[in-house]
Amino acid sequence: MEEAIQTLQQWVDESQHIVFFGGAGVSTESGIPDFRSVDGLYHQQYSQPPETILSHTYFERHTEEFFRFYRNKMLFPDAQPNNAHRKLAELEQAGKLTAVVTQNIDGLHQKAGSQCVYELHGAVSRNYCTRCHRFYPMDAVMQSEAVPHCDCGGIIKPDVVLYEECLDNATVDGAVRAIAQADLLIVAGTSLVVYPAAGLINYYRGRRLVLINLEPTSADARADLVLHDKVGRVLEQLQVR
Ligand code: CNA
Repeated sequence: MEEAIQTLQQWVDESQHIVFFGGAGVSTESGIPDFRSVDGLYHQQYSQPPETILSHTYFERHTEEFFRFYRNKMLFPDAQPNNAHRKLAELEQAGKLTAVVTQNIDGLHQKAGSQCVYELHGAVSRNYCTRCHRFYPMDAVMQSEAVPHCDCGGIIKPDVVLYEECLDNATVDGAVRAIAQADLLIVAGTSLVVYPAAGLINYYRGRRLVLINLEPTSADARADLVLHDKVGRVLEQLQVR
């Protein structure tokens, strides 16, 4: 085992309240592209960048285009959890990990068996009518044409936090509490450029901060251990004991 992974193993062994803070890079090994890597969404060709299309204003003004992009680029119904998701679920089951805080909307942590997951940006599996608030599963959006509508005539909106929209207070509170009480924080697969989500790691008060990301991030300098590696490849090597 490589030295950095051995160190991580030792810290995991010594910790009882691990919190994992992740982003799109946690799901790239499941075949879901992230926003900012070389082959991520930002490097593909669209008339507008994803942060424009995935904004509240764009949703309001260009609803049909929003849904065309959203259906084509944000929904991956066949994606399966990878080694990172699975190991985190295992760590939680063993009583070592308190919570996963994720910026992802793909639901793969729950699919892997994780119970305590704070989804800062919502989930593609939840959709609701903006008029009568009736709930709809992902299929309702996938199988509809143009703009999905409720039986009442209202537009069905995915329960994901669009750019310009606020995060859910209860979700943020839970995430902050978990991070503040953690004795090991593992930050992985995130460029840490999307706020306020990225700022939540500042609530960490523990001794050891671990960063696992393919590219350098703004938090590398204050991390106690940095692995520029694939998060699934790193986590799969950990023993849960
Ligand atoms: P991002 O800005 O795309 O950054 C991803 C980071 O992960 C980059 O720095 C990559 O270098 C790194 N990375 C990619 N693959 C791996 C890997 N296998 N192992 C380690 N590191 C890797 O994504 P953020 O999450 O930081 O940005 C926040 C946005 C992206 C959130 O609003 C998400 O909702 C949104 N997003 C989510 C998904 C998803 O749900 N799977 C997919 C695409 C975008």
